[in-house]
Amino acid sequence: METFELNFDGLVGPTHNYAGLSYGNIASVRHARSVSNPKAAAHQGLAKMKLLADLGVSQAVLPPQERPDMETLKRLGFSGSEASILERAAKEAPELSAACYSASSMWAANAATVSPSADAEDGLVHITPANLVRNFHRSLETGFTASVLKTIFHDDSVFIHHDPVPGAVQLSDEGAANHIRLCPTHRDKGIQVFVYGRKAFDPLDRGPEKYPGRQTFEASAAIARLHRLRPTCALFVRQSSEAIDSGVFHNDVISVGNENLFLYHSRAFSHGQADVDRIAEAYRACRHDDPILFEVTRNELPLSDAVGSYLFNSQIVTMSNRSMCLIAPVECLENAAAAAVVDRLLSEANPIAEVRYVDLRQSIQNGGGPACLRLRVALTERERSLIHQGVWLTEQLYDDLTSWVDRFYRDRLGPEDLADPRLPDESRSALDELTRILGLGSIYGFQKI
Ligand code: SUG
Repeated sequence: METFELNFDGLVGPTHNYAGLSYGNIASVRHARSVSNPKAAAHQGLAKMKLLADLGVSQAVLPPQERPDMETLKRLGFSGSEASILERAAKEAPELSAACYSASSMWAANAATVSPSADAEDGLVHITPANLVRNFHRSLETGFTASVLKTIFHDDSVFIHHDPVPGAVQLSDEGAANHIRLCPTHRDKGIQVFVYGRKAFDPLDRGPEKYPGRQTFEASAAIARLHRLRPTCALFVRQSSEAIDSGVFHNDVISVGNENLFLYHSRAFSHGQADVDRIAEAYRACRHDDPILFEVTRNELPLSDAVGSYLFNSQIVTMSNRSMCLIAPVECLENAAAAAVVDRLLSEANPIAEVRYVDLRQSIQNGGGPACLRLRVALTERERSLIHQGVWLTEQLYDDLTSWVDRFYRDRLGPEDLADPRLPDESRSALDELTRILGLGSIYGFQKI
C-alpha cells in the first residue's frame, strides 16, 4: 500500500502582526512593532501550498485560531465590554494584548509531533500536540490545536491522540520543529531523531547561555514513549548551545531531512560528527542502506548566514517522479554563501533534482520559513482516506481561499490596531466563513455560544 507524506500548512490568520514576542528568535525581535500585511502573508502561504500541490505533494490546510483570545484576557483580569477589555489591555499590558492577538499558529511545525503507523509498535498513527509553554503567546495555541487535530484525524481505529505533555518549563515541547524522521521511503519503518536544547532535570546541565533551549530532553523522551516507538528507532540528540545562542531557536533552522537524505550544518549538534554517526548507525540498525548525508560546514556557511538565509528551513519534498525538490526561501538567493550551498546540492550526487524559491517574507520576518509553516504527516492510502477531506488543497479550495483572503483580510496591521474594536468582529467573520469553506462545522468558541 502506498504511503504519502502530507503537508499540513497553517493558514495565516487575519491578525498576523509583529510583536517581538519570541526571545532568541532574532527575526521576531528585530521586527517588533513593525507594520505587517496579513493579506500578503496569507497569499504568500497559499502560493507555497499551491506550488507543492502542483509538484504532486499531498497538501492540506490547518485553520488559524480565534484571535484575539478574549477568554485569556478575561483570565488575566480584564473585564467589561469587549472594546474596553481590548483598550485597557493594549494600554496597561501591551505584551499580553499582543500575545492574545498573535497569529502564531500559522507555524504548524510547532503544532504537534506525529509518528506514522510504520514506526509504532501498535501500528497506529500517534499525534501529540505541543504544549509550547516556553512562550506565553504560543502556549495559548495548544487547546485549539488538540481539538482541530481531533476533528481532522477523527477515526480512532487508526489515529491516537495523546494529551500534550504536562505544561511545565521542564517539559517544554515545541512539536515537530525539533523532530526529524529518516527512512528509505515514507512507507518504510523509519528512525525518529528528537533534538533537544537542554536537560531540565540535570543540575549540571548549563544549556545555552544567551537564549533559551526551547525543547527539553524530558519532553522529547515522553513523546517517544507515548508514541510507542521501538527503542532502537528513537534517538535523542542534543542541539549545540552555540547554534541556539546564534539564533537557532528550533532545530529546523539548522537541519532538515527527507526520506534517506539528511542535510545539516556541522555545528547543529553538540557532539558534531559523533552525533551524525549515531544517526547513521541507528538508520543502518533498522536494516536500511546508508542514509545520504550532506554536511554544510561553518566555513561554507557561518551560523549567522544559516540563520539569515533560512537555508535549512527549506522543505525537502519527494515529487511524483520520486526525485526530490528543495523548497527554499528567496532569502537564499540574496545570500552568496547560501546560494553556493544550493548550487553544490544541485551539482553533487543526491536525490535533489531541483530547487524552487518561495517568497514568504511576511512570515520570515517573524522567524517562520517554509518548513515552519508545515506539519508533516506520513499516512497510508487507507489512513489518508479516513481524515476529514475538506482540508485538501485542491484547485477549487485554493481559489476559494484566495478570494476569501481578499474579502476579509487587512493589508496593514500596526501595534495601535490591536486596540481597534472592529478587528475582533472582522476576524470572527473571516473564520466563520472559513469553517464553511473547509466543511469543518463549528470549531471556534464564538460559534458555539
Ligand atoms: O515560535 N515566531 C515563531 C516562529 C516559529 C518558527 N517555527 C519553526 N522554526 N518551526 C516562534 O518563535 C513571533 C511572534 C511575534 O513576535 O509576533 C513568533 O512567535
